[in-house]
Amino acid sequence: MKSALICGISGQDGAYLAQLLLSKGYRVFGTSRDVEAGNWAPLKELGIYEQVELLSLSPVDFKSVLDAFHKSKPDEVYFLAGQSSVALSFEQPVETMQSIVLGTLNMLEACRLFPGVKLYNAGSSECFGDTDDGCANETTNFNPQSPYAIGKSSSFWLVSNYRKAYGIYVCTGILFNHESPFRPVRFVTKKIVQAARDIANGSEEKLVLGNLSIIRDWGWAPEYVEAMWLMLQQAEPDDFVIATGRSHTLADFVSFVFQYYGLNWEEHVIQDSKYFRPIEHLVSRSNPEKAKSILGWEAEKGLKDIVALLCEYSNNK
Ligand code: GDR
Repeated sequence: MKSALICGISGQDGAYLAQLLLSKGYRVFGTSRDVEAGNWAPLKELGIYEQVELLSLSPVDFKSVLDAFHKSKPDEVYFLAGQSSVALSFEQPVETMQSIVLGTLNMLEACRLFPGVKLYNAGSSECFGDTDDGCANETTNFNPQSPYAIGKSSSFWLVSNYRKAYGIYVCTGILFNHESPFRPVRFVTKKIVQAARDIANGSEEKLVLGNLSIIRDWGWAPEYVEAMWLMLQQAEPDDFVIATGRSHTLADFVSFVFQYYGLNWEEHVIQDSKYFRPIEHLVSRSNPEKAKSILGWEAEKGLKDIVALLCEYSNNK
């Protein structure tokens, strides 16, 4: 039986990944900063809370990283525990940089002490910044526009450096936006779906958003964790862009959600600069061809499918 250590199991990706690995027969260990205070709602909702073994781990504390490696004796480690909000990274740049950069470094150093362990690093399309000139792939230069993106760019280069210097099997998945009902309301898709549902149910609130003209490539999170796993099953470690290859404006996303509820979004949505970020990352477009040709992975769900799934879930809450 293979053992996997998922650092950051309480988040959206951690929960879906745990479900996937359990279905493949792995023994799954999962970490959170403080197991006593963790949010286990996603694991409980997926019906797998009792099947995973939980450990406390702070990614910035090398002792706790080593303890988790010793206890789980992992074949595969998935590092998903860095601070994940771009907006919050402008408010908490130090915590963001530490959890992402120092966290990655601690994982890499631990891998050097546990030969044979394979490591997945959660990268981000935010590293590319605006992709005005085309679609970003694995050879596109980085142009990070936030503390979060700068941290993710550093972690990407650390991974690349350790792979070459020490021959560790480590991959960065450069994932574009990927959504699910387990997103907290801090992220825009959850905020929109919740407000539209409440308005459809009679609430007179207005939905106040930031820049509606930003362009993103939104995919379905449960599909993306499959790509993470596939990256660790190859003959050689490598980095991959994971995305749908199709981008839309935020206004499109909003209009699809309100359409689902039979509403005209323009009557209910206000754009307010208070939700703009100090630097707006405007355009995000992807070319996920490498994942298709090498991993055999391709996103199935498009934006309208995702909107329908998110709204359906929200109605049953
Ligand atoms: P993002 O996700 O920053 O792309 O990072 P988020 O959902 O927060 O924002 C998407 C875009 O919507 C714009 N926006 C708003 N965003 C939020 N949160 N709230 C608002 O009210 C609002 N109005 C407009 C934002 O400016 C942004 O352009 C996500 C995270 O999952 C990262 O961890 C991941 O690395 C990247 O996707 C790829």
